Amino acid sequence: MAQERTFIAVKPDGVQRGLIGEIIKRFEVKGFKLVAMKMMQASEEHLTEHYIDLKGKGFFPELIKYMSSGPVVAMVWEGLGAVKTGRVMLGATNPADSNPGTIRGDFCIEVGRNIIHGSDSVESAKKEIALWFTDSELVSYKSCAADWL
Ligand code: IDP
Ligand code: MG
Repeated sequence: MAQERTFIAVKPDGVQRGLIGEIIKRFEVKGFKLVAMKMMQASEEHLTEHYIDLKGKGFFPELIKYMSSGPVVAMVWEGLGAVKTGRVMLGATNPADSNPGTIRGDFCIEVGRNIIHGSDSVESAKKEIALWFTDSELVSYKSCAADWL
């Protein structure tokens, strides 16, 4: 496993349902390092770019409407295998298939309201981080816990 960065976003339903803190907590206590975070109202254009690979899907218009229905909290988390482990922590895309103990498995029910996004590969993480953050928003610092993880 290598040091990686993954893009994680609390979706509008996660924000509205008061799950920002719970989601941050899970990545924080796991041992990943927060390197960027901001709350924002994403535009339809921005979200279309973010989900460009899904543009042909029937649920695409609904997805863009959902994701632009309120603010999201965008974050970058760093650590060994952060992309793959982040996906495991999220659980399956459809909460009906997400194991208990995962974020989706514990806090949501419907695929169209699945509260959190996480990059699915190192390559898409790089693209997503570049889409959501400028270089200067990615903060460089050493965590005091780094040697203990
Ligand atoms: P992921 O978020 O687990 O990577 P993707 O297949 O990339 O899953 O889909 C992106 C998002 O699109 C999902 O998280 C979910 O919000 C939404 N989505 C996926 N499949 C469906 C569907 O069948 N109906 C409605 N929304 C869907
Ligand atoms: Mg995806």
